[in-house]
Amino acid sequence: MNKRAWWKEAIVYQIYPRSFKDSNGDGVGDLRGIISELDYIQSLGVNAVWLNPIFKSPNDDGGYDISDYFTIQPEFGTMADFDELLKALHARGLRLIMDLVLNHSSDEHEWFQKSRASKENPYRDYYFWKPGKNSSPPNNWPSFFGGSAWQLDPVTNEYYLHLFSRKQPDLNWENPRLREEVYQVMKFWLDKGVDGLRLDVISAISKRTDFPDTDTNDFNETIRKYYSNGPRLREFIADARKQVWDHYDVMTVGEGPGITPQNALDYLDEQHGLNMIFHFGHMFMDQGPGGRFDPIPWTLQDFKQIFKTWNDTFAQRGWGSIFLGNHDFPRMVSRWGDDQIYWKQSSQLLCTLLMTMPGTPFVYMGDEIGMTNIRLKQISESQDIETKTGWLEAKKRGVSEDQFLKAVNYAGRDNSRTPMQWNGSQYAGFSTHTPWMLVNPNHTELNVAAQEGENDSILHYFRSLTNLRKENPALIYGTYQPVDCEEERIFLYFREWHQEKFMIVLNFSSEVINLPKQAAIRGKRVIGNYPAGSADIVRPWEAVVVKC
Ligand code: ISL
Ligand code: CA
Repeated sequence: MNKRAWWKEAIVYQIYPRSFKDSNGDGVGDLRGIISELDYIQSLGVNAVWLNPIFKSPNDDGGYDISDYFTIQPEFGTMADFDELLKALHARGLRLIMDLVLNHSSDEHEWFQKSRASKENPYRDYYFWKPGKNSSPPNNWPSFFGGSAWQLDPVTNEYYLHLFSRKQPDLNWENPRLREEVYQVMKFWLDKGVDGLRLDVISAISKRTDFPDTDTNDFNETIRKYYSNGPRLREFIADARKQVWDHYDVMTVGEGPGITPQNALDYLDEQHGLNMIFHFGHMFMDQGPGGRFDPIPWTLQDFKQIFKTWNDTFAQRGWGSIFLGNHDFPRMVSRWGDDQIYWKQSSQLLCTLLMTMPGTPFVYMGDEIGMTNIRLKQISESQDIETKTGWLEAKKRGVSEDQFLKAVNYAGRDNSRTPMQWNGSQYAGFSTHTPWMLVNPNHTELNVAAQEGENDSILHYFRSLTNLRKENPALIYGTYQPVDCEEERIFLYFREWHQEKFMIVLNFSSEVINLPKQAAIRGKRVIGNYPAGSADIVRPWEAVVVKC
């Protein structure tokens, strides 16, 4: 487990290209925009960049519906721009991780166009087609975005499977020809010198081909039982590794709902598996049976338990990841911190957690300056298919717009997709044109430029943290020892490696807390978000890292 590797020592900065920086004034972020901000990215002290999908796409689901895997989305630029970006990243010692969506394609992909044309054509089995049952869909599976996961196609009068939107038909990995096509896609990008692959919804690539009805109304349980971890999953991953990944110096990180501590190790076989996975325990802890738009309260007790369980799991095999937000979830400070009074302190505390936990940290753009959720005033302001279709379904159940908006403003994906806040000017320095998505009105104060000029800003603190992690192998390879603290608002853990030991004390509350003996700050404070204070007290949302 402690064998060194670049991706274990990496700090990954996740960029949602549509919202990072617009270079040509059309309101849409693009590759040249990223190129123009490489100094900034490098200044953060990160050493890898993950780009959300940048392939040609009708953009039904933020580019997760790819119509051509070999072409750059024209709004984002050209292949020449991509080549330049990759070269420029490498010249600065930054690695590039691409986001491949291979569980499904766009319905506008040539494969699907051919597949839908007739029952006999050679592309038919690139997707899943079934006749209906008494003029209803083949089974009762719900899609992630509401409604049935099956769509009737009039051309052949059969249904096709789409776990996500109707414009994202699922690819049939049972078909060896399809798998071969998928390998060609991977090789194309790896031959260009891409360093890592994030594999979207890898947990669902092996389907239960008997397609049994789900027997539960709990959506996350349906995912675990029916959509993910299918019978041939390990075989498909092992084959991709043997045919493709083993021939390159590439890191693979698997994404997917339904990965649990019980089955995670299946994905991480050292000879045949992925290098890393994302785990979603904490990301789903505040979802009720209805999923994302059915929020329930979370507790710090559960939060700590989830990290304990996952870190114990990764201690057995493979390697973990740590993230507190991405393009699919609300902003970390609005969710786990306090985005009002203690906005700065709680953002810094969450960054401290990210940089001191085991596993490779993935930092979502904007979290290094504490960007917050946006409050939509009406559903029509949403740019997210999940929210739009979720609302159509909710309306049918008699939910009011106000009620639904509340859930959307708490949990919706628009929260994390607002344009990056570079400065206080009209469009936050993101663009010179009305952006594709609302800019958070708080950009007038909350922005990169303001924090560059402020010594104790979240941004400067973040940079110190990335340095700290890179300089201390104990924070990367060290063991994880959480302490069951008597004071339950405190998250307390140790990291230890070769006689080097760090204690991390995080006050997840807006109160001043008297530390119990076990948490007293004895030793050298190496970083903290307040000036040094008493050893026995922590202030609201205080974070301290102590070298023991
Ligand atoms: O966000 C989630 C919870 O509602 C996840 O279940 C998420 O939908 C799932 O992890 C898959 O996400 C990925 O694939 C989707 C795409 O919409 C997401 O943006 C992507 O991260 C379909 O390609
Ligand atoms: Ca643009």
